[in-house]
Amino acid sequence: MDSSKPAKTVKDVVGAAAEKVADALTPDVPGAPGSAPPTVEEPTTPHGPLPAKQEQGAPQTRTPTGAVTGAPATANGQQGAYLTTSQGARLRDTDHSLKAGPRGPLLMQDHHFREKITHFDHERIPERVVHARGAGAHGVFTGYGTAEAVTRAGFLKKGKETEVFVRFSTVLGSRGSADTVRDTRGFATKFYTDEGTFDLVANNMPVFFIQDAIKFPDIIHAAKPHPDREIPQAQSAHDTFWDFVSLHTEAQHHTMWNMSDRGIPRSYRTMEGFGVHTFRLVDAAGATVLAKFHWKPKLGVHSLTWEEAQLLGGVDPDFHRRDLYDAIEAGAYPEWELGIQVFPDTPEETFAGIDLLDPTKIVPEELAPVQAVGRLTLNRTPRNFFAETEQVAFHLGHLPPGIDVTNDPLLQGRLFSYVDTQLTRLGGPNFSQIPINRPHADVNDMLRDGFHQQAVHAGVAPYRPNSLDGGNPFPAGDAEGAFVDVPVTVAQATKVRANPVSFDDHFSQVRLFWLSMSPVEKEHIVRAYTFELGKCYHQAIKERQLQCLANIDPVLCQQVATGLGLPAPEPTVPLADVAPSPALSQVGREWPSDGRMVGIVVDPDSDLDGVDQVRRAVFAAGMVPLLIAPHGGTVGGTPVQRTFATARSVEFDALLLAGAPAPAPDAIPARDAKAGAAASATVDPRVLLMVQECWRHAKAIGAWGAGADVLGQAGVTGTPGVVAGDSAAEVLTEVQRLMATHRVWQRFPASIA
Ligand code: HDE
Repeated sequence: MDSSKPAKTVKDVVGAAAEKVADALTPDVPGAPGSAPPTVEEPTTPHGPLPAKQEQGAPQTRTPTGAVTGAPATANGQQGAYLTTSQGARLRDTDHSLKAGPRGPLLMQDHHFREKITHFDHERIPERVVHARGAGAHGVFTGYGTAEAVTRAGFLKKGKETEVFVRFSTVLGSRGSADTVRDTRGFATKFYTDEGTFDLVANNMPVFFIQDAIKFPDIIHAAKPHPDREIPQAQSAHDTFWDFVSLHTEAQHHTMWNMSDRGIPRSYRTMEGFGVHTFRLVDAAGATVLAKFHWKPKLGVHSLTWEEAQLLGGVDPDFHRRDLYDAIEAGAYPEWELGIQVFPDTPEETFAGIDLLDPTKIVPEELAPVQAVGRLTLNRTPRNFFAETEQVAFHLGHLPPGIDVTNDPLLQGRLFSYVDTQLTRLGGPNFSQIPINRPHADVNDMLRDGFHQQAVHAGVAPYRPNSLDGGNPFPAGDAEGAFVDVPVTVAQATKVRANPVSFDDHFSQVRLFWLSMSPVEKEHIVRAYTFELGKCYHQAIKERQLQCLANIDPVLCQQVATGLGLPAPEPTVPLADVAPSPALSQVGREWPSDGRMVGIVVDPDSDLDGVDQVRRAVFAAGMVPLLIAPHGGTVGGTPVQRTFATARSVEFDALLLAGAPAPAPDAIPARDAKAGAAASATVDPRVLLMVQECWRHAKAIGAWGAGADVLGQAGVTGTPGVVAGDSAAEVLTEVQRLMATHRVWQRFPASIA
């Protein structure tokens, strides 16, 4: 860089960059890295940092003790036009270390070299012991006021807006693992309420593998890669997982949720969330109820097919985080309603015979409806992954007045674990002072010192009672919004290592889940068990799990046993007589198609006016059109986002064919036919493969003009969910109607009732 040139004012450069940002984002698809398009030449005129991308947000600029600073969010990031040391001294060269002559050894005195390398050497922190792979976003929560009758929590009051940060995650994989593996997903929300931070550390499944927190290391050790070879990564399809869950049968309910389509979500935006445990809510008068938290996605619950999930693991391992960021950038803000199921707070802590302290049980929504209490909208992506998504620290004990815990033994153990783990992961006890974790309420906690202390506390008396600091801080009462530890009677008891007897039922609700599924969902569950057990080495483990399946349902057990080539055992417990819960099924309704991806296959001979019309209509419908062409650049003046070489069907929710492209110069029909594409002299084999895969994955497909020939060559003309028409607009309307139900399952006759 030529540092002799005068620096432009930051305002000039930022203004120019902002214009470029606006230009770059207006008509196009999301995903551009950086806030302004780069120049081909290396920039040399000094100027300040470019603005963040339009859709990006950052933690509010608060002090470590919660006060608003008034500083812009950029005050937390790099400043000025010139390269400096960490102490702000400007540097002239960072490309060469200080040497005793150009061919000589490095000099110990090179403080810049040592600072740069030392800091780099320590850039990594331990990844989370579970939920290591995640993606976050900022947003806002708006209370409906409907919960005011049962809780004093201020953030649930009517119209109250509270900033939030949400982190979604998988459980088993390392930070670099694929997003689309079969696993439970984390759905952790930090509400920065005026009354103190509330963390709702939820999952996309309402039950857990274990009933007592002391078993957490056991299930996680069983599910993580084997300790000798460290394989398989981010998978439950291996012997140690099935060894544990088949012996520790309280895990069977959660295991079936993992084997269902819930284990492979289409998107974070199409997942439900569940607080799992029962909480205790307390109103302004001190009256209490028991409650379970639910997140209901605006877009409905929607999953990948297993084949898509596997392909995506290779084609786009970042599929879910990209989807989250792209949706926000495209203005299709992900939304959920927060809901509660409410139960009377009785001494038995049961509802309709279901033990509310058992985290392996649900209360069917048909018995206790989920009542909406507020709306969550995610509207900003993080500016810096490490500072925000990696350093965010959730803890179940972060509770505002109005929400309290129960004696669920899993919840009780979590109250210990979440602070403890941050001590190692974030390097000490001051993690709540990291910008993303700073509360938006006044903090006066008498906690002092420790590694990385950011606050500069005044006073001499961080103890109570004191007179030297004038008695400050003072205890609050109800009038000042103090936290309420609900006085709960603890029955006279003997100290034991034991569970209540009601925790012994491990199969009835698994059967309830199975019986609540539609035929296609049942088929998927059978295939998932057959695949996972098929990947186990030891027959004893397969036989033991088949015994568990026999105790759930004979059809399920028989079908999996057939796939494994083993006999189906008889049940060892009576099959539970349970009523299905239709709310558990994720098919059969219609949902909006915001932010869905529509692939449009074109070539220079396509009906380009029709393509342009469709592209605009797709944008206008809140979806994202991606043009797929034989080559990059533009077709008919419209930018191409994918080529036949870079596209794969799994990226798209629906496929439109505006032409029948001949094999492109980089196609090898003879080879690609081997990969599953029909051999054709007239259509590019990768286009045929795309159509066939979309068809296999039950996606809507539409074609007009020459595009209809492709349907014929792929052998899918006239099948359900395949639309051919004369006009582009007509075809799109029909395809969009089909997308509302997510998939065209009626394409395949069901093999299970
Ligand atoms: Fe967690 N869990 N967990 N968990 N959990 C962690 O905390 C733990 C459980 C959940 O995006 C850890 O900060 C124990 C249930 C989510 O940062 C750790 C037990 C549910 C996240 C921990 C459970 C969850 C975590 C690892 C059994 C659903 C990711 C890093 C008693 C309701 C949060 C960290 C994020 C993370 C412990 C069971 C959800 C080790 C001991 C049940 C979403 O503290």
